Amino acid sequence: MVAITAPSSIEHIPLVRCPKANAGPPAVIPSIDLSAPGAEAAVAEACRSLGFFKATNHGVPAGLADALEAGAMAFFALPHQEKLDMSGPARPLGYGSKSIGSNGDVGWLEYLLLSVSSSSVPSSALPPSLRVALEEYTRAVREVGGRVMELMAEGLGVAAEEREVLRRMVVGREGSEEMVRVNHYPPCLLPAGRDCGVTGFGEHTDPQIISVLRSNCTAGLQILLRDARWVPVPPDPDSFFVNVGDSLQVLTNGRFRSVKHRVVAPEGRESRLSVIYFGGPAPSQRIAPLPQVMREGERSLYREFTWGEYKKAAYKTRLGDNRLGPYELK
Ligand code: GA4
Repeated sequence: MVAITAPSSIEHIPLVRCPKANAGPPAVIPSIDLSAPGAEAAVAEACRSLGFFKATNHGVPAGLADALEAGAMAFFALPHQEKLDMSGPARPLGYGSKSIGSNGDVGWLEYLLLSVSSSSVPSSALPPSLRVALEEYTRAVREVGGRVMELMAEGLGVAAEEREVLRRMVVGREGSEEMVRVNHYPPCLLPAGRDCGVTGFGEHTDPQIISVLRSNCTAGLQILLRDARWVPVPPDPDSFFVNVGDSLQVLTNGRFRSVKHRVVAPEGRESRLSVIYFGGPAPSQRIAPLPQVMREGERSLYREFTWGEYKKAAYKTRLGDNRLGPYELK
């Protein structure tokens, strides 16, 4: 690890090296038109094989993401202390820079992590234009998440009258835990090595049910394929990228698998800005395979837990740990 000086408010950050994505044939990230016939089957297939897909034709006006991007860039351009004063330090919610969680994970980024449950977004002293943009964006992206969860249930073969089973755990549910994370990765001008980049956000799976990501045009996101190859995900600001989270893996008894992903810091001139909506249930929600998806006689692959228990345990782990491991039944 080397401490270096960098532009913007990321002053000193230990460099963590991140091996370059595998060379070889580029991976094809499934791109699914959410409004097309057969979307439910395509969603289920992508969640089974990769735990990840790109969603197009989602109905969210481009202006909402643009406004949020502009507001977020203006926020991140402020002096470090002002950002801290406005949002408070990330513990875990608030403004963070370089460190992720509280167990020693670091990355070449700064971020805002906010709770956005139900209709209200942060009460903190964020600039009003950013707060409004976050509110409007969240309202829209939550609907995309809800629609995707319905398609997931349909693709899993859940009967029409119960297709809202996943959506209802998150969207509009009293006490559900929805969050938005805005990540800013400034360019990292120092070469980390020929075969390495600098870690922006280390490899991990998301603990929630679903995550919906949108980024600007700057690359950096990579996902881990089942054959253990890391592959880059070409950015597409007009689309959303959907991740299966650990809780959904359990709710589907392993049919859908949470995807390991990471971000490599940009090496060019442009910053990467991504916004991720995390759909989590209420703390009391029992996380166990849905009866609607289980075949007769099928046994659960996991010891059951509540979302509150899982989240508490997650915060004691390092980013790259296998958080579901302790719940797997042999
Ligand atoms: C990963 C997914 C989300 O970004 C997050 C992260 C959280 C945090 O940054 O506070 C965690 C991480 C994430 C999983 C393990 C723990 C908790 C950092 C960390 C080391 C907000 C989340 O819910 O879990």
